[in-house]
Formats: sequence, structure tokens, C-alpha cells
Amino acid sequence: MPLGDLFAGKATPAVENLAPGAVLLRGFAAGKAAEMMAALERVVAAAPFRRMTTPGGYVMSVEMTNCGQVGWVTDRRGYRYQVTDPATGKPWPAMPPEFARLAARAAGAGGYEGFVPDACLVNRYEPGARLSLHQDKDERDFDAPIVSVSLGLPAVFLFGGARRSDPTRKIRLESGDIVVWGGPTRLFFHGIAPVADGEHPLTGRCRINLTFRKAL
Ligand code: MD3
Ligand code: FE
Repeated sequence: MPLGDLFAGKATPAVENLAPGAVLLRGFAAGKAAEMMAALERVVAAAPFRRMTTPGGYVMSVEMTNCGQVGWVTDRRGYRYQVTDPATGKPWPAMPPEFARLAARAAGAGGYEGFVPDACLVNRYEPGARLSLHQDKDERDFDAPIVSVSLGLPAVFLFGGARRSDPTRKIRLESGDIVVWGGPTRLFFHGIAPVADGEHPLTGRCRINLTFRKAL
């Protein structure tokens, strides 16, 4: 099958190798964006967005929720994955099949066959919200990639290196873009610059990012 056929609603794929193991698939999710938002509404009805507190006592500007077998949480006790939503005491909603399918298809297009995520962290950015430079290292298996889907308002992604002090590249992520992060970049520092104000037909005045992870 030609690689282009893997792209939802796009004849010409745009595959950009950002670094060894990291692949940007521009517009890969564009044809599935409305379907993803509809599935997300069902997730949010069961597990509403909320602003969590860091171990250091800061309330995050990004609102978060999760779906899947486990969800990522932070509070004064630390960062971790857990089966239940601390806001409701109930298990996180199941991962919608359309989420899992898109993540697996994107991972395959990025060179990671057989990716089966067990967690999806959903980030919601209103204008001004940001995510400071960090590593994702609460997962058990760093051999599995992380698949990131951007929807709605654009953002400037800050892509650093293995050390916090490494220089960062700025990469503009738009609605429908997917990035597959694996290999040596899996533990690289990264963040999101404050989101600029704007309106997007898909999401209104916000940016949504879905990160698919193998946490267990
Ligand atoms: C590079 N989210 O949830 S996604 C996060 O747009 C997170 O909401 C950002 O960083 C967002 O942890 C960026 C892109 C991303 C996700 C995980 C990575 C890039 C990554 C893990 C390793 C290296
Ligand atoms: Fe991250």
C-alpha cells in the first residue's frame, strides 16, 4: 500500500523526520478530526477536564483528563499513572476505538508497527496556557513511542534534547498534525509555548492535544 493511502483524507502525505526516531506527520489526523472531537466529548462527559497541581504546589495552566486503562495524574504526592480518576473515584473512561485505531495507524506510518496504547492523556490549552520544559518518564516502557495528536488552535512546540540545558527547536503544530516520538527522542525535554489567542472551527478558543502512551 502506498504510504499516502495511510493518510486520512490526504492524497499527499508530508512526512518530516525531526530527529532519529521522531517523525512529524503533517495533517495525518485532518480527515478524522471531527470524529476524534465527538469521541472526546463522550470521554469528557465521564471524566471532566481539570487543572492538576504539581508536586511543587503549582496549579497547571493546562487542563487535563485521560482515557484508557490508566491515566496520568499529578498532585502534591507526585506524578503517576493510576486506574481511577481522583476527581470521581471511578476508573477512567475506556479508550474510544477510533482513538486507538488512529494512534496505531500513525505509529505504523512513523515506523513503529504494533503500537497498542493503554493510556491517552488529553491536554486542553486555552489562550495563554503553556507546558514548561519536561521529560515524559512515568511510563514503564521507554521502547514504545508516544503518539501526539494536535487539534484546534496552533501551538509552538519546544523540542530540546537529552539534557534540560540543551537548545530547543521551535516547531509549529497545527490541527491534524501527528508526531510520533520514539527511539533516542523518547526521553528528550519538550514543552509548549503559551498558546496565542484565536478561534478554530473544530474546537473554538482552545487547543487540544492527545498523547497516546504505553504506560504499563
Ligand atoms: C517528545 N504534551 O502531555 S505533545 C505531554 O502538546 C506533552 O500537549 C505536549 O508534552 C502537548 O507530556 C506535547 C508532544 C510530545 C509528547 C511526548 C513526548 C513530545 C514528546 C515525549 C518525548 C519527547
Ligand atoms: Fe510531555
